Amino acid sequence: MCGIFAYLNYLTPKSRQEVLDLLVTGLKRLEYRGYDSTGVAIDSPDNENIVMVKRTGKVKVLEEAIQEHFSGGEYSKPVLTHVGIAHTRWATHGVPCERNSHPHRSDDGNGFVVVHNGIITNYNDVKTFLAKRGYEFESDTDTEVFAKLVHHLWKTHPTYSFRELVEQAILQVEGAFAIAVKSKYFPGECVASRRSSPLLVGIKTKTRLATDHIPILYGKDEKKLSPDQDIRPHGQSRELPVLPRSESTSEFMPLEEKEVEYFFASDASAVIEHTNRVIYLEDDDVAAVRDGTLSIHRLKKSLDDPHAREITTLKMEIQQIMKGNYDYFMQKEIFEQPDSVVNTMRGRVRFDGNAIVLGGIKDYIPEIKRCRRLMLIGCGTSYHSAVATRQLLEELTELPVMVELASDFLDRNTPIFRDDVCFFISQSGETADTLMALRYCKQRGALIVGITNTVGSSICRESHCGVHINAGPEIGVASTKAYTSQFISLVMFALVMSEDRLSLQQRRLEILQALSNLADQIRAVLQLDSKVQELAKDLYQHKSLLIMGRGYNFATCLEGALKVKELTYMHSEGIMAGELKHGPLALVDDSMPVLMIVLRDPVYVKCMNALQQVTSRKGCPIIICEEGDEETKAFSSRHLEIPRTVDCLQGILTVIPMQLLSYHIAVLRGCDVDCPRNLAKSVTVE
Ligand code: G6Q
Ligand code: GLU
Repeated sequence: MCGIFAYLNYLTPKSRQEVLDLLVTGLKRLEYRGYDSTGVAIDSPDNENIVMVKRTGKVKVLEEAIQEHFSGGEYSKPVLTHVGIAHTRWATHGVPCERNSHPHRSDDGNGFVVVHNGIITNYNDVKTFLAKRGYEFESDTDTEVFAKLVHHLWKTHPTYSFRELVEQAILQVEGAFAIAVKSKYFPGECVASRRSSPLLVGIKTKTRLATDHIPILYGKDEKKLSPDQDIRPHGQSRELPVLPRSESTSEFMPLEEKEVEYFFASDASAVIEHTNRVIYLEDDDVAAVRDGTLSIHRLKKSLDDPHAREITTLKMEIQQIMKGNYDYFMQKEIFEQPDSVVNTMRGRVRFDGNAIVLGGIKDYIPEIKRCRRLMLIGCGTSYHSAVATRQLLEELTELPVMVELASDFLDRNTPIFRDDVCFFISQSGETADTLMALRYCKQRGALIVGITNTVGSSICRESHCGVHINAGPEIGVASTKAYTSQFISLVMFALVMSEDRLSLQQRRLEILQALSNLADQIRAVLQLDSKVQELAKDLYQHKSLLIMGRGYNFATCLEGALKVKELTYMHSEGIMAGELKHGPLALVDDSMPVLMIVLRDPVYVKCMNALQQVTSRKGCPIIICEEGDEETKAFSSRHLEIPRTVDCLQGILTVIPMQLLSYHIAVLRGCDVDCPRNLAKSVTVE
């Protein structure tokens, strides 16, 4: 999710204008990650204050605003030591607008300013805690609580160092984050930390550093504050723990001469033009620069911690870094799925208590439970996520569930009633057909639920309630990680709907258990990549590929065929295996490429029948089956084995080989993987 860039020059004179140029260039390097708004914070010319500029939209817009705000002689005077922080935001809490853009501040006086990537899942608890102590909030973001929490701690612990204040605040927040904090009370200092979101520190000195390692320092045992400082109201809440003051003496001294520049960034693409010496921070590392000295602290000591963080020398080109080690964004996004599915569930699924809370729709659940039917509406891949989860929704809600292609739904003037609940599923949140269908249903009085990846998009704004899938920006035109996250969002909804149904508890537990294993199982499926690449070599010169399955895996057939079509320009068709003998079987011979999904689920026997029908017509299908299923494997020499999971989540594991297969065929055919011909990421025309 989006980007952080911070720059600290110590005893290295730079004008504020130069600093701003550096910050803006840093943000430009992070643009590829996707974002909707931007912002920067630097010291005011009199050094008494912090000034911020924020804009919705592109970095270019911010750049123009900066030129407007920060012209004048005082901005061209060199400053010996200075800290600037900058941000590209991909909204998760609150629509993209200037008010919600980062940096966020602690108070009117801009005492502490923060940039943050990720989600603070317990922000509501922290907000309540701070509101009781008189803090007023000016944005809808989760981030703002962090700035205000640091301020609160500063007021209550006036002798604490900047780093200690940030450490205390980090102890209170849950979720995934990377943060960088700047303060007017601690000029020339910057503190940054991460948990599950990436962050690195770049170091630039004139001569090579004396060491390649930064020692890790620890606080001692946690102390507790009085109970009235308790932030987390839940049963398992912890009181506000306070680390003892640092007794560290072995802080890292970069060089005798001490002139040094530091860069904090979400990835190396933003620092590589300045330095190739970086430290990748680990979860819960707190990196602080004070008097030009960088130190890395950990909140708690664990036995397997190394004693130091290593300075890595980057040897890559910028272009390579932006896509990580991947050749294409689509490939990167396929491989991000173990993380993106976790992000979709983050702060919502409590595996320990078997509870699920979907904050964006929880107030509407009683109304949804009273509805006449559920309608799931979308286009392309988003429609397929509805097909994939329909059966589970029917089972766990015991309501009729209709799935509709938005365009066809409108063409038919489908009857809609006030007691219908209509879900609009869209990665971009801007697809014209889906939006038109939404307005059509809204006019007829139905409850509108948006399932999107883009906070503040038209579909978000026009829905009554909804779920943000939090898959992070998807840049490749072909949708991959958004599909698996939409899928999980709908599964979570089904679980919420059935939480008070006694007869369904066993089934719910089985699904929750499977969800907790999903990330590892996706990792295991991604290991099949080289095997899939070999299969792609067999297939890429063919004209057509038939993909067959049924039950929970029919959606994978449709989605797999769509991926093959859009990426490789080959013909491909997803075929419901039950329909084979009603027509498609005529296509099968010894030269027609066929892929079949045959898993050990309630339709296994029927799938085996289909497999036999195909092989007895001399078809030699590629089979996707369960690990160790010798009986099924025996039908073909070409197979992909995937781990066993609960039937209703199989579709997440079976779609990944299809994503990889279409990707590899596209590469072999020389197609433009990230931007297939004739297609656009956001289809805003009907
Ligand atoms: C698939 C495409 C496409 C997409 C639809 C709907 O790879 O990305 O099928 O899913 O155009 O887009 P939204 O999900 O943004 O509404
Ligand atoms: N959750 C924060 C917000 O919505 C940060 C999002 C991001 O990663 O940019 O502002």
